[in-house]
Amino acid sequence: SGPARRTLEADAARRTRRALTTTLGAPATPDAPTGRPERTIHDCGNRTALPGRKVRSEGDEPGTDATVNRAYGGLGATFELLLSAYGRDSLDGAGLPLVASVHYDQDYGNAFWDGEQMVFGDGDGEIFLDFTLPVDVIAHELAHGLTQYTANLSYYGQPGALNESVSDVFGSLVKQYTLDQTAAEADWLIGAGLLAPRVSGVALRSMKEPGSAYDDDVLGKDPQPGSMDDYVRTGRDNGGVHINSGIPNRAFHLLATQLGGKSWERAGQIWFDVLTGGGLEVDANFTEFAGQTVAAARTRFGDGTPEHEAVLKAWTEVGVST
Ligand code: ASN
Ligand code: ZN
Repeated sequence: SGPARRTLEADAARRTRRALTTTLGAPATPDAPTGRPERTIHDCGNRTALPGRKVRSEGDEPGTDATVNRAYGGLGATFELLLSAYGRDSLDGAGLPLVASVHYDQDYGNAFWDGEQMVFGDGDGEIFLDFTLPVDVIAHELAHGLTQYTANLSYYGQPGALNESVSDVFGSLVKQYTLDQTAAEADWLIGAGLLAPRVSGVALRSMKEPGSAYDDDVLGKDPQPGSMDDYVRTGRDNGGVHINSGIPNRAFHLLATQLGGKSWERAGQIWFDVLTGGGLEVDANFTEFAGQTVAAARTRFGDGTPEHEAVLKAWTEVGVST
């Protein structure tokens, strides 16, 4: 096709320019934005060496492994939300290639961002299923990369819980975007479809009703609070980063549902502005983050606007002062 061909030629020309520039010893220039992701999926073959064997590159047709194809699709969906909603070219804003490894270790019951790439376990089939099943889990891990390249929130205590919450927010937004859901239509769950059938629960977390995602003999009860009244002081889990994230998660849910419509458009824009705006310190606490969201809402939408008022109300409801 014409446009695809022109783009391929542009790519080739850019590579040539780059090669020439390198030859001439001039400073390296970043690639011009292509508006397209550059994805690579690797297969660890149930071992732990990273990244493993390359099994799908950008533009390759789907193969026979559904896990690989889901990872590829989830990376694409996350790239697409960042670009179309916020004009951001990948995690670093400069077209960073997206790399993921699947089938990590045996029966591995987690997924993570290792600072450079995403890693997904298959789960043991008893408690957790394949971690590529929920698109919001894929986007959650990628959002850790986005945070790393922007606000770089530290991973302990309140800044750590904000780091976790930001990943849940953009994880949920990617799911809502792919399903074209409004705030009222969304389930506001993180990891729906990840728990094995025998587990008594619906997901890993609920942003709408933190603490309600599961209550199970093996997993125990979902420990998340939805308000500062129930803030959990603990040294475990890096000071409760996956626990107290319920509080900012619920604030975001309250804001998005109060505003209505597509959550990535206004609520998500405010959170994105705070994350990328440079005004947030790496050790920001809940109150400092909340203050930044108020300022961002005022800057983007105006003083006394519904957006500004709804942000204030959401934080007040979860007991965080602004
Ligand atoms: N899946 C977890 C997360 O992304 C891994 C971790 O504990 N960092 O939060
Ligand atoms: Zn996380």
